[in-house]
Amino acid sequence: SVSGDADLVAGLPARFRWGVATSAYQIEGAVNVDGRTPSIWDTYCRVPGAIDNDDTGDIACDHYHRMPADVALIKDLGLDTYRFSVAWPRVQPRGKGPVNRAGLAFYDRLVDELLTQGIDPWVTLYHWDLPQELEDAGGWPVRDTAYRFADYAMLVFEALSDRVNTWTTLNEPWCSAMLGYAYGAHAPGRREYPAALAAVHHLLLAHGLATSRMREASPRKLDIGITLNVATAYPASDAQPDVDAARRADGMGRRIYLDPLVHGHYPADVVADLAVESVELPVEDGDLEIIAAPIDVLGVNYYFSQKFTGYAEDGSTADSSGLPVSRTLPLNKPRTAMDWEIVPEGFTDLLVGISREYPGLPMVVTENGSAFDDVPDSTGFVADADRTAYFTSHLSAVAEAINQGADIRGYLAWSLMDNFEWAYGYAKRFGIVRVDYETQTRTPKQSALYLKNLAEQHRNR
Ligand code: PNW
Repeated sequence: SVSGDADLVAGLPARFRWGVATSAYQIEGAVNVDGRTPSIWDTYCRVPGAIDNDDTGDIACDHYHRMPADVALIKDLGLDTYRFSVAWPRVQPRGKGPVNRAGLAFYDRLVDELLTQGIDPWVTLYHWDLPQELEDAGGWPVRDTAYRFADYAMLVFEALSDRVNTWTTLNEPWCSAMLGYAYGAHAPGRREYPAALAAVHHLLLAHGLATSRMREASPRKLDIGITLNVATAYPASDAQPDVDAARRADGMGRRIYLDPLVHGHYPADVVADLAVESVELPVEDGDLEIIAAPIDVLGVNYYFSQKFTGYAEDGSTADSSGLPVSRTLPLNKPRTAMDWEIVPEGFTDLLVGISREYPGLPMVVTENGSAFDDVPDSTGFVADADRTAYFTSHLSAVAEAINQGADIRGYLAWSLMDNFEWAYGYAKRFGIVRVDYETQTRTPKQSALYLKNLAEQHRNR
């Protein structure tokens, strides 16, 4: 409703970013063009059964060839910020060594196009597309990968930092480490638990190394940070095993990243939990100081929250190896097409919690959105009332967090357009703009018009 929108925008600060996000492999296509080499995702997409329908990012939204029109779309939606990622295998095809000018030139043109249209470019340096050659050398479980990342970051930084003010080192290191190396659900599809923990540490080290080198190299003040996918872990009850299960989930999902980034040490309870499982993080002298390099902004990606119990179905609290039980239970909320429960209050609790535990850290919502089973009309228009309602409830949750004292500087919707949704291929659609993959036609959905209107009301309030 109109008064509802007015209340919503009145709850947001005067200076507040409105934007959309994408990532390179999910939209660009053109995987063999201008010297790009395969990333771990190109390889993983060829593993039979790894991706729904055996989809790949070979063509995706063909954004590489349609970039100016896509930037015009963002402009038409009246949004002020565009967060995109740079594909490492375009810029530095072997994961080390010299820059590939032709690949870098694409991002140079993209930044210029955005600035011409008055849109603020926000660069993510790594959104999961590790050059395959670095995976062949061991990938993120290998310490050297962190140093390779910092070198790559500097290549991009030297080329774009005269025009780009806002930088994110890594997108969602939890996904890279856990989905990629522990659960085998994302590239490179490994299931090696100790290696996954090494990946966690080396990703954080990579972030810290790149952050301090970018800071030192920059003559002017830039905003540098990292983006985490985080959520609220609710205990199923006040019983100790449930409280403990929620604490462990929060430890492995959120605090194992935020504590070293902000406080310069891993959480003691997480380290103790890992010791019970006979695993440890491969920390070397000086690493924690590097990881805690000051950041200017924390990017928060939020999709859903979960409830945890420490009881197995038969009531026991330990599994056959004697390790504590952790399971999720439904919160009994409506779900999106990803089967993720819709929990906007978990967003408020998360943002308020971070602002209290890590005071003085400005936050921007760098991703928030939902997939639904869109039904286009004959013109390609999607009246996505479900996705629009998701945006309303989650923006209200942000306003409520601000009301409770959280410092939140902007909101970027995931995603500008339907795209390659990783292991789900093209079957899951997160876009505020529909993509017809036969014709590559883009059609803004109702939710896009809703966000456009909201941003405009906020500007004119
Ligand atoms: C994020 N989980 O991924 C990514 O940053 C995007 O590239 C992606 O398209 C979007 O969210 C939607 O999935 C996630 O299992 C993948 O909790 C998995 C999870 C969370 C975020």
